[in-house]
Amino acid sequence: MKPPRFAVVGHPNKGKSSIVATLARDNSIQVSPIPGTTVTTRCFPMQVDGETLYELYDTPGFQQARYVLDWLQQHAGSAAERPGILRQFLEKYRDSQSFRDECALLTPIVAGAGILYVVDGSRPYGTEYEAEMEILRWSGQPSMALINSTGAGDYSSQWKDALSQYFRIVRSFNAHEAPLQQHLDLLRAFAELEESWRQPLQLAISYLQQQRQQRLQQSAAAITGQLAAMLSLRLEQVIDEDTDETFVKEALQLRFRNRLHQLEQEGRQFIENLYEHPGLSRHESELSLLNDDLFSEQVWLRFGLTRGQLATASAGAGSIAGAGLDAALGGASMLLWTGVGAVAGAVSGLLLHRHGLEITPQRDPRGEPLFRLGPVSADNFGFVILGRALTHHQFVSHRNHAIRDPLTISQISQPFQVGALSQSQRRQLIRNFRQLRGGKSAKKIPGLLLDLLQAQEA
Ligand SMILES: Nc1nc2c(ncn2[C@@H]2O[C@H](COP(=O)(O)OP(=O)(O)OP(=O)(O)O)[C@@H](O)[C@H]2O)c(=O)[nH]1
Ligand SMILES: [Mg+2]
Repeated sequence: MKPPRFAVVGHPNKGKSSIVATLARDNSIQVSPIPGTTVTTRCFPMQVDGETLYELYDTPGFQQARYVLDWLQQHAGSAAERPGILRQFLEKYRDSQSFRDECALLTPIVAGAGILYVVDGSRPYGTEYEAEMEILRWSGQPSMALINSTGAGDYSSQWKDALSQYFRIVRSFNAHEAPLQQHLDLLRAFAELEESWRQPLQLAISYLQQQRQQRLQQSAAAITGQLAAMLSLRLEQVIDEDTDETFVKEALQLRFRNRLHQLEQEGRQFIENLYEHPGLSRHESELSLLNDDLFSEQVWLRFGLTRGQLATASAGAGSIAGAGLDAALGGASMLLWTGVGAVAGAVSGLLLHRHGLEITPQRDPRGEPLFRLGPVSADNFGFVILGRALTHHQFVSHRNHAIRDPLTISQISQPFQVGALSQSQRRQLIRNFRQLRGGKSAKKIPGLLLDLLQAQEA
């Protein structure tokens, strides 16, 4: 069975290609503020696990709709003749340069594609669109109008009044912001319009829903893995009599910090690949919090729990060695604790050191002396990692493929804050963080994380 096909058509520069990019999840489609960017019709399949669920045609915009409609009107008698006349028009002009764009955009429609007519609701309605809509009506194909928005204005109610005279279904659909639920709603609406599309589109909807669930589960597993690796990280450096202690300690701290950074970056890349945003650029000043050093005080205050929250949750999680003090001091103040426990004369001024990391002299199994660093002992560290990972996941999982700018924080109004967790969630997390820190598995974490990721869907 052939998958349902949809031609995305409209005036130039109204977001047609952007809508194709979002609905086909394709970052490669050319999108630009310059009108006339798309010059040929191209088919983009929406695939899940190699199976094409539906196909979208990106098309050039109408250029001479008025002239085309005049030609059609001159040649048609009754309404019954109109689809045939449209076909004749294409046959006559297909190989000529006149009406090149109209021929390109009408070709998939005449071949059976459904119509998605895209307008820009941030610009006023005008009568020049009426010829376009009339031509599309002549095709007799199932159709829907989408009100996209490329700017700040809002003329959508004008547009609705006009569009609903030509299209049975009129939807607001923002190429940049429409969440998955709206993508699925479009497919549902099309399934109602055309009997032969019902089954494949219902199947497409259930595939996409299943895929989303799987992705959330994979994300929960990946973030659990990242937490385990970061919370249990311990590095050692063998030393000898000639060792310059300060130098070795600094090098060990640097190595430790780089490794944590690397683990966090790997976690992010996994999520970006999972949601089909490989190589996503995310170097934006607004995102600085997410890019800031894991051990900056600002980051701990932003992503971790407050002193009070941590104290209550930690008390409920059961005490372990050192945790009582950690909990009492809490959040950013835990740096004081390190001051207390730190090795005398240890490097000063390094953030790592101030944030709960002691470099301890140890011996390896053969009795050779070494320095050991990690794991980070503060309970809040797990929350900081988690808060950052969930915020990043929220950005990436909600990012539509029409967006070409680097990741920005404004896309999502509320970055994830661990302060929003319930008391029992915090307690369970602390218990599980401690298990991970000790190199044990924490079976509850993937389930807990899945709940949090599912809450981000709403
Ligand atoms: N903010 C915002 N900008 C959008 C949205 N959709 C499209 N744009 C911008 O509008 C401009 C035109 O988008 P395209 O998708 O290239 O429009 P088009 O209709 O395919 O244009 P042509 O191929 O030239 O006919 C680009 O700069 C897009 O980034 C949207 O939902 N929000
Ligand atoms: Mg285009």
